[in-house]
Amino acid sequence: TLIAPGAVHVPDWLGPLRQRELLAACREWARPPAGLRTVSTPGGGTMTARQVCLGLHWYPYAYARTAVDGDGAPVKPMPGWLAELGRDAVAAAYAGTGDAGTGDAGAPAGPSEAYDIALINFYDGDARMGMHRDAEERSAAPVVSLSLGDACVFRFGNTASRGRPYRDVELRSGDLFVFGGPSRRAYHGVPRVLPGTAPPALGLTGRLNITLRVGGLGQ
Ligand code: MD3
Ligand code: FE
Repeated sequence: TLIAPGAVHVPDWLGPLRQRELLAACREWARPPAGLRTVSTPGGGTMTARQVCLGLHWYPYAYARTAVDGDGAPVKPMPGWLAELGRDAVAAAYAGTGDAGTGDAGAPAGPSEAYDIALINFYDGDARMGMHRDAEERSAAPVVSLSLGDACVFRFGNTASRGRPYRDVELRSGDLFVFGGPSRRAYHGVPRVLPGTAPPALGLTGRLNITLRVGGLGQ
């Protein structure tokens, strides 16, 4: 479903088996060193969603090679299979829009632009994410989002301000969302998680979101 130019929602893209595999991988990445941590904000606060990074460490508002606000260890590498999953996700999402990701729907990553950063956010029932833009990457490649566990209300806004107009979309376990083109710089956030909505067989309490990005930041 095309939500806005370049913003494509593909419900249930990951089947139950691939959801379980991705969750198992996330649990491994969440272990120290450079595992799950509470994200510090420059204003002295902390985010309610906890995070683990692959490839580069997101330390607001810059990327680093070590877990700056974690244990300081080198960040785990981005696995090749996850980079491929990002590329496949973009192809799948834009194939459904009928224009192969060109023009208004947003440009796919170029051949030299491998997905090289993953940010994995863990939400418990009270966690949320305020309206923000993702602007630290230098590439215009689409951001890929994969959701696991509890559903959430995802708020997709506009490029001008945190406020209206915005659109609320429910993201559920297995859903894919791709944000390219004009949507790449739109404000967005997670106003609430819907506790108890995870597929029982997955074995996850809370919500997990994996975003795949092209940093364009060099080696
Ligand atoms: C639209 N994560 O990690 S995923 C983030 O559910 C982030 O954890 C939310 O916002 C989450 O930065 C929302 C959907 C998403 C991710 C990145 C985007 C939407 C986006 C980047 C640009 C535009
Ligand atoms: Fe974001």
